[in-house]
Amino acid sequence: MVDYFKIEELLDTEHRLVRDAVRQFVQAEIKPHIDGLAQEHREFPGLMKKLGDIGALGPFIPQAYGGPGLDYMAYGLIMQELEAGDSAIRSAASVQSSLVMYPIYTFGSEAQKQRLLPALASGECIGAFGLTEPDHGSDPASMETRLHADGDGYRLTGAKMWITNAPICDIAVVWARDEQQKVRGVIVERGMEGFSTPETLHKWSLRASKTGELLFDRVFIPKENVLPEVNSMRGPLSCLNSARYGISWGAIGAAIDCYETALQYAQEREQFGKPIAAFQLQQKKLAEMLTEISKAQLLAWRLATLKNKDQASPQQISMAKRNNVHMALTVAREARQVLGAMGIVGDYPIMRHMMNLESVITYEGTHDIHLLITGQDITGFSAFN
Ligand code: TGC
Ligand code: FAD
Repeated sequence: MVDYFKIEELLDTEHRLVRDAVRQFVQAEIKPHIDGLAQEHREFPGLMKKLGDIGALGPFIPQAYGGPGLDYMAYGLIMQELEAGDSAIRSAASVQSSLVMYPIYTFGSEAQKQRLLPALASGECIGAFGLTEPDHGSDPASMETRLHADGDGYRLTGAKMWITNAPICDIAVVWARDEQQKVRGVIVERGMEGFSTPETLHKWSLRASKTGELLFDRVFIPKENVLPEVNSMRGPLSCLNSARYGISWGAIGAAIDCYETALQYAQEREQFGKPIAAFQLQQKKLAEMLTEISKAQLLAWRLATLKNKDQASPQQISMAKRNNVHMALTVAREARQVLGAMGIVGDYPIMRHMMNLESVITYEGTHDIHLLITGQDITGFSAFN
């Protein structure tokens, strides 16, 4: 993979080993099949167990709970390599790691951690994360999903929408307000009466990933399925910090795959008697792609060093997610043009990455929302309320 500023030298041996193992996995297991699956709108068969086998689920979860206990640099590199395969593959790993395992590890009881984390780390149990609702996307604090006390637990009523892996999940970490208006996280399990997960069909993006709804019709949630250690928006928003961090790395993988494809094509394709790479306009496109990728790589590396020291602020993570996803989408759009008509067919990965990145720039906080988070941080004024 392209590494113009020798980020390689900034990694230690363990980081390189982890990165190379995931790179090999993507090369051997994902790339040969991903176009067909995306074209047919099918998820990757047995994906979660395969991701579990290579330690890509909850990389930062300690070994005592079944995780590999790696640091955040390794987590970022894993996300980068997976997204070079497809954003759907990185999405599956992000949701399981940052949005399901992270909250159970951080806010769960010892019993919840012991029961669920090892099965989530191995991919035997598939998790989903329910925050977004039909009428509340960018403003999740206005959620309408409710918990009402009932005997030795609660009744959960409401609906979550646009949920990655909803149709195939075994459990879902769901955020709802209780009767005291506190935001609580609960673990909903497949088979609980009143819980259903219809699929969202006809997507033009992330076609190798299942998206759906989580519907709760007075679902009984026993007290032992409530995350005990959090009761405010800090809960779901902390999960988003972890996932957004991973996406800031992942987007680089997609961008590199597009850039490398365009570079090779431009060197081989001849028009007017010479390779199109010899024309200045194509060189400009390629040079600018590489410049932006290199800047994003350095930003991600620096963010990882801060995150490893627990010093990465949510606002820094927002800036990195926003910048790197926008960079990747811009690279994909430019790279597609380098291929001319060939850019629109599945023989090359660019159009698929481009369509995927239209979701990535929207989920985990839209491009606008992350700009406003930076705006608030630097001016002291919130544009939200
Ligand atoms: P605000 O009033 O600012 O804060 C409410 C409380 O939350 C705390 N807080 C945070 N805590 C941790 N991390 C953060 N990033 C935090 N941001 C805020 C804050 O300190 C406060 O705590 P407390 O204890 O005082 O109550 O919040 P707000 O309601 O004004 O909203 C702010 C806003 C708009 C930035 C936020 O709600 C937001 O980020 N909106 C975007 C929604 C979003 O990103 N949704 C993502 C859904 S999940 C998803 O998309 C998964 S895709 C998965 C895949 O397939 O990869
Ligand atoms: P809206 O909030 O309605 O925004 C629409 C437009 O208005 C956007 O351009 C936005 O930037 C703009 N806007 C909103 N507020 C402001 C403002 N204050 N100022 C300026 N502009 C504003 N959610 C989950 O909880 N779990 C998941 O697993 C999950 N997976 C997803 C998978 C996919 C494929 C997709 C597409 C989405 C997923 N989401 C998930 C939902 C995602 O997080 C939301 O789509 C996202 O937060 C935006 O919400 P929205 O779509 O309702 O857009």
